[in-house]
Amino acid sequence: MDRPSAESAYRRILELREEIARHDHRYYVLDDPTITDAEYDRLMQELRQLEEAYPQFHDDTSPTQRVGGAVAEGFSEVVHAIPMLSLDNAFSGEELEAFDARVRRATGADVVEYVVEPKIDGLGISLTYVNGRLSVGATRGDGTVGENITANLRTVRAIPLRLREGAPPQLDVRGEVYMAKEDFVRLNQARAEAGEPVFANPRNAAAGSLRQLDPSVTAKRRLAAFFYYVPLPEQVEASTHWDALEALRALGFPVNPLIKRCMGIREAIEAARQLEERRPSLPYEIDGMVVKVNRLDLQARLGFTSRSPRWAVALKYPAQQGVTRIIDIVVQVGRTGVLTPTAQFEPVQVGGVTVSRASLHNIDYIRAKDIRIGDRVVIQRAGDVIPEVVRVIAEERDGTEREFVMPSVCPACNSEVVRPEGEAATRCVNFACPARLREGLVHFASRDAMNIDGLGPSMVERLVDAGLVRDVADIYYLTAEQLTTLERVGPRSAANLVAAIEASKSNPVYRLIFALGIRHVGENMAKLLAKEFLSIDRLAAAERDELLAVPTVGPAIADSVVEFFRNRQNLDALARLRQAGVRMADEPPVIGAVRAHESRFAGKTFVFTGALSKFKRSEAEAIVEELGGKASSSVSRNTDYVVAGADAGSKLARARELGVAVLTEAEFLDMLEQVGYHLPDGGE
Ligand code: 0OX
Repeated sequence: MDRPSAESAYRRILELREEIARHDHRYYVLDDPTITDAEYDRLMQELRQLEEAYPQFHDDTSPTQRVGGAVAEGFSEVVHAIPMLSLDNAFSGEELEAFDARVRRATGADVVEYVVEPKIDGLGISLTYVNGRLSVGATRGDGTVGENITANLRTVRAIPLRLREGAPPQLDVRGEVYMAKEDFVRLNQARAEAGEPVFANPRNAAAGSLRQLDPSVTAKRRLAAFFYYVPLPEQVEASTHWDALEALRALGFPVNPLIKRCMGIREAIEAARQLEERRPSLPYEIDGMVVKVNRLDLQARLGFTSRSPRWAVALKYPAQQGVTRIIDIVVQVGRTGVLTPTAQFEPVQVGGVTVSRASLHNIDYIRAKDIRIGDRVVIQRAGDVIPEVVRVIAEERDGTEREFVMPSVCPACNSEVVRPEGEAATRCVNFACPARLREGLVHFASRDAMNIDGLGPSMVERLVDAGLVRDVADIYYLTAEQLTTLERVGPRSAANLVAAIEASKSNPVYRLIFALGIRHVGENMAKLLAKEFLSIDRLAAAERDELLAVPTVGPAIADSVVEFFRNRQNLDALARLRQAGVRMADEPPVIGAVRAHESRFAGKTFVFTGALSKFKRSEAEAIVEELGGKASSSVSRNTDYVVAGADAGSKLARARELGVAVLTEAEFLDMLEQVGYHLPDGGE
């Protein structure tokens, strides 16, 4: 394509920025995406390319800026014009009733309307928007002076960089940045795996991620946000707190959907109780509820004390802590050979759940907390689900406590363990270690990897114990007869498992790459590597530099990929996987006699609109992509063809306006025919 004029490039840049921001809002704020990841990536790539070609159109609020920029030397200070106050606490329904009595006395109101909000356990932040653009983002700090973390906050996809229609000239908003429980667990697993210290809870993980001097590190953490306060409500012309929240929602901010309006304190207490029931199933941590007077004129009458508003109170949950004794510290061996010390407790009830064990992560963690076998300890359920040791009650020691020593050999296979310089993790380096083998097989067969139904932890254990499987390749040589020799395996489940194993042979290559369990190669990285190298052979042959040239592949990943494919056992297993017929390459698609890159679809952008009769829109898009073209959801000057089905509307009109070629469905089918592509049977 010719280089577009600067003017038309700028127009397209603006169009793309707006479109991507709209999709970010749908995905990260409304949790209701309307395009596929692939379509999104395409829009992003087009924008990135245009911005690179026309650097004069750089803009801090472009969605491309969310990856994080230059590394800072420190954070500058931000003075909060309106201090960021904290909340008064209440610990019971009676204390809430006392709060309500004070509110009614001070305002003269008989019944007060309240807003009840989940209290997000994250990091309080303050954002300032000027003319609808994010200008400054800061931490709470001491409430008066915070740290300027704008560059980091820009990477949080739920935070709008630009506000939607109707933004005031200046807007100040307050909210909470948090990390979802699931993302916290995943982050800690990866950190433990890499020998890095783990975060104690999601709140610390969020805080640690935001206090990074390198915003690109923040960008890689999955952070989210909710907003709950407009300190100057006249900016959004609200007369109630509820309206202010609605205004925030309309401007594009994420506002917690569980927030409720309640008439009188009884209703508020009931709403708080219902919310507490939902606490375990929420995807994020909450540490209580916030009850706020809804009417802003009443809020103004109540005013503030020196540290908190008189119109709000936090109903805090009792801490979910308990005291117990560490009976033993046992060591578990994971798939990559990491030895994880795990405390076994005398079982204790914490927040309604029996806790009998907790990960102690690594030897540094044990030393830092001075944890010994036999110690009485305070434990808590952090992340609602994962128990942790808060501290040792050292006063109660009687001298019989024993220090934990990391074993010098692997508890599963007795071979040597190593602790690389600068790493917190101790590892078993024996590739044939049965514990590693078991974990590795479970991972290999898991849903996101090779997806072999029926090959879960218990089946894996029986197969390994029976000596039927010594590495991942052995799975593909199992017969139904062998399987029926195992306990609790009948002919039917044996046949099902064999069929599931057979079906997994034709998985796309990224699944195999992920399944192999190469250190640092998660599912997304596996997809990226598969896209880049197309086959196991090409990936195995890739030099370190070649790997490093792939965007987002860093030295740790490059090194571990190279190391993996140098290992003899791994190569041997791969050879036997190949021999068994496991797919090793994603070929560039061959359609009829036509190769994708030779077809007249190559490089052309298609937009499908209206109802098609021969296929779904997504199928038509997939065919275009198979043939080397691109499919987009919006019509622009870069669109080559708009295929209009029945009742096509605005996209067709836009195509006509821009002079883009319009095809009927029949004409599109002809075009397919001409390159030798035939719809599968039954399509007629
Ligand atoms: C929360 C939360 C925190 C507004 C004025 C004083 C406290 N963590 O979810 N703070 C507030 O309110 C501010 N609301 C919340 N929901």
